[in-house]
Amino acid sequence: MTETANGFMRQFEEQGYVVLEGILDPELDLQPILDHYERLVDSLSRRLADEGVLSSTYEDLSFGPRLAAVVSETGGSFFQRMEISLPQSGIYPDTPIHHPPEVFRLLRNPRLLDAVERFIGPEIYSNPVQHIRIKPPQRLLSEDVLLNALVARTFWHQDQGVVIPDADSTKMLTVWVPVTDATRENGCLMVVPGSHKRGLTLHCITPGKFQIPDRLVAPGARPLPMKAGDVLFMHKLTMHSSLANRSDQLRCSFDLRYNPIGEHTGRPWFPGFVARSRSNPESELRDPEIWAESWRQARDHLAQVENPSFQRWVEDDPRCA
Ligand SMILES: O=C(O)CCC(=O)C(=O)O
Ligand SMILES: [Fe+2]
Repeated sequence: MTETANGFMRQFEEQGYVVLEGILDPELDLQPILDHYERLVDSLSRRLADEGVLSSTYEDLSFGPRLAAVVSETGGSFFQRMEISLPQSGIYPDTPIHHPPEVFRLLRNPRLLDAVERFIGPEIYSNPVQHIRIKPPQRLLSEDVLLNALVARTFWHQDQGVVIPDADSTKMLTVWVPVTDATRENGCLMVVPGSHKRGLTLHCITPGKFQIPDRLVAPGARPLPMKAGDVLFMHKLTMHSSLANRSDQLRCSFDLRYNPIGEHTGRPWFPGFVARSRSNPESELRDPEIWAESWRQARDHLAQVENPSFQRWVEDDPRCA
């Protein structure tokens, strides 16, 4: 490993996160993804207008304002049509999910996996805790979606707090990929350097909101502006949140997770896959359609059984009062 690489690892260990600059190519690796979602919003809005769900196709608007206009008519449920995860409750046979090959290519991007390998070794599992967040300008959003972290700001949490305790010894790595530049103005992440050394902190569930209470957020929070092409690698105990999008543009990112093959994912009802295995390359998943199908199968199964609990936190925890 080079001197710089050692510096990265030291920062990760000391601060609980590190940004590797320019490891993705915005034109080659990211633009096709943005183009895909723009086409998706175009076809969905045409379909919903046809069905009478939308009053207009909003086709004269550019991507950002168009998405905001569609969401203001349909509510936050529209975002599930673009999501790469199922929701944690209320799963039906027709719950929309969307798993395009463009995203599968990102999950298996060799430069991304080379970097992941430095943190968790060469046997790499794509953990199903994954989201796309396409956030329109906050001022265009209606009240009902302001607490939805896929659409508006994200409240303080640790990623270990969003998985069940079976995964507490899993070496789960969060990989945050801005598809557009992330700035203070458009809602970049906030992190508390060193907060991963404090262990898991209480998270509180209040109606529509999931967060570490303000009084327990470690001091020293700082914004983390990043350029498209940069990637953030974050420890599962690092406290983080995101700012509101106060710009006029969309803020788009993926948050992905990887763990060493064989360790518990924390969401056993959702499908992951072997993204890289140096010891058994044959076991790697290379077919985006099999990936998409695995999510549809998980949905069909979950729609038939009683909803499992994805939560380790309880709603009426007296410590949250
Ligand atoms: O992008 C966001 O708003 C939040 C991302 C996040 O919580 C994560 O990457 O774990
Ligand atoms: Fe997170």
